[in-house]
Amino acid sequence: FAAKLKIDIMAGNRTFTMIKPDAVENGHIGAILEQITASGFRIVAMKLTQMTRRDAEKFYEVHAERPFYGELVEFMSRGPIVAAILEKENAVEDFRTLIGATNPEDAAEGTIRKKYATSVGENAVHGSDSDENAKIEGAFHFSGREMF
Ligand code: IDP
Repeated sequence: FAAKLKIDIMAGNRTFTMIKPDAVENGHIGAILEQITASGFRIVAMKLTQMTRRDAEKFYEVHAERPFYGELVEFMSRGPIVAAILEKENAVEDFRTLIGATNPEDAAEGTIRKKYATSVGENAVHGSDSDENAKIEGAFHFSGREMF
């Protein structure tokens, strides 16, 4: 019972993010991490890495049928990203609020995408859209020994 309770409490407190190649190229790593931690997220895991085309194809395979899939794979594998697992109560939803709408033109004032994204495709940051995907995406980039 205690173990189940612990899992219930833990559920929903982690999300996965990437600072995408555009934001890394444009020198925004520091500012974005500052905004994330100032908003109450704790960094559980983090690294500078680059996805291969195959990695990006796999990571975004749910979008394989979308017209922008090829462009998305090309973009996400063109340079380094910062991958991170973040912890906060209600992490997935709160992080989606912090980053703003997919298209920076629609993103609320002060959100990370409003401030740093350049287009609907090159939109500076990724944020998991569910607890289940947060787990899958975190495990895609990190081993258990890299999570703290
Ligand atoms: P999300 O990242 O806000 O959850 P999704 O619809 O899941 O948005 O799309 C995943 C990613 O695919 C977006 O973050 C963006 O990089 C890219 N993307 C989405 N829509 C378009 C588009 O219309 N053109 C080009 N790229 C797009």
